[in-house]
Amino acid sequence: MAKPPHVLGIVLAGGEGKRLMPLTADRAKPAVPFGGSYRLIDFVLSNLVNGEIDRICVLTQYKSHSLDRHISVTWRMSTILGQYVTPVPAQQRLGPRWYQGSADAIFQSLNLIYDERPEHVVVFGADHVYRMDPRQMLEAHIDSRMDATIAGIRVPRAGASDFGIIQTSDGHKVDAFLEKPADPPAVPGDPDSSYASMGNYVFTAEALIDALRTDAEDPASAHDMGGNIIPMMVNKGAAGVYDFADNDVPGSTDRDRGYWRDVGTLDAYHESHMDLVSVIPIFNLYNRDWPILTSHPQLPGAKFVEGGHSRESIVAPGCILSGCLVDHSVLAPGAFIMEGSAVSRSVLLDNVRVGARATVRDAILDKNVVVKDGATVGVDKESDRARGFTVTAGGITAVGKGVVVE
Ligand code: ADQ
Repeated sequence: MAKPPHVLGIVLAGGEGKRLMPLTADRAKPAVPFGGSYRLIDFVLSNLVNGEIDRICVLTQYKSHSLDRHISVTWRMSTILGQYVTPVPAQQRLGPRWYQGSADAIFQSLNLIYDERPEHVVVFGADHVYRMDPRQMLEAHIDSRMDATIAGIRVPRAGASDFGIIQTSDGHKVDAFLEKPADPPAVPGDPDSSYASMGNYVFTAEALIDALRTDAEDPASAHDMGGNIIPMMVNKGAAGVYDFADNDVPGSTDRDRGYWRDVGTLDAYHESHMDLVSVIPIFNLYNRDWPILTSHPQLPGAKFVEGGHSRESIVAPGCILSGCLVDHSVLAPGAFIMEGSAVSRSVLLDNVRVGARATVRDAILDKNVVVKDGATVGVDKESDRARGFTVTAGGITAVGKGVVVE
């Protein structure tokens, strides 16, 4: 049996996630809770670890306290097997500056690559909900003998200017790469789609080191992976594309194969939760062949008393539903919903309290929010705005951490 390639995983987790405010008011976007018990970063880390890439550095920067704590507590690996998932905060190793961009984050952490001496470096983003077997992409990268391989996915052309766009004539070599173009080119023969970069890359280690060093000396560069490093490698003719549609994860079905969501806005965040609670969701959290891993809190099971009930919902451990109805909602651990209240089409993060006879509808309530007896959230959007809550274009009300709703 051939020796498996020596690989280092780098997860870029320094993103601010401005469009998720107030959820990112004091946590980094990859630390935003998702699906009741998870945080966004658990998806990429599960993909890497399930795919046997288990030496991983997570580069953090922005409001990284809860992210660092989550990684240290949850992702403790076996040191005896040489496995690790290490949070690496910006340390100003190369002078008095924080990471300027995602490429600078890796450049400032080159010592990690020198220490590990891998043949290949897998660089993945931390912000997406998806399942992917990274070994299949790695294999395609090694076979292609390219310096870099970019994971590509077809997305609707209408929203494609948020992404790097890949152009390829043979489906393997990248001919051109445009980072977030105003007018994204269509896939030939498919005018409504563009071929987007997922922000997941595999590099041959030496080529990555060379590119980062060259980029660091360019004063005009923004030191960004998608904006600078990938275009540099494409211009050299040394970048290939790996089509995410070819990725086949154990236990996946025709329905969820190819699912990849940037939950970068509150509306997208809410919508992907509504998918989770649907009877047959597209993204299946219950696929045990490729589990999404996290640490579950030491709490007793959810309890339903006094006729409290729920339908089409995820109710995490430690919740108590007393004489209330929870409908099409996701409740993170520790929610307490009292008599006569109705919670519908909502996402409640940890330890939310909803008093008696309250109504919560089309809302996202951050950790420790308290909704007082008889109060409403999400029912009258004007009143929500007047009370300082965020109301999205899609009509979702978001209430920040610890707010008491009178
Ligand atoms: P964006 O997601 O807009 O586009 P960026 O904001 O750089 O790019 O975020 C990419 C990843 O890097 C995220 O996981 C983020 O958390 C992290 N990150 C950002 N700045 C960082 C820093 N200073 N230090 C450490 N980590 C940092 C990118 C690509 C596009 C591609 C999309 C796909 O540039 O080409 O299409 O991802 O979502």
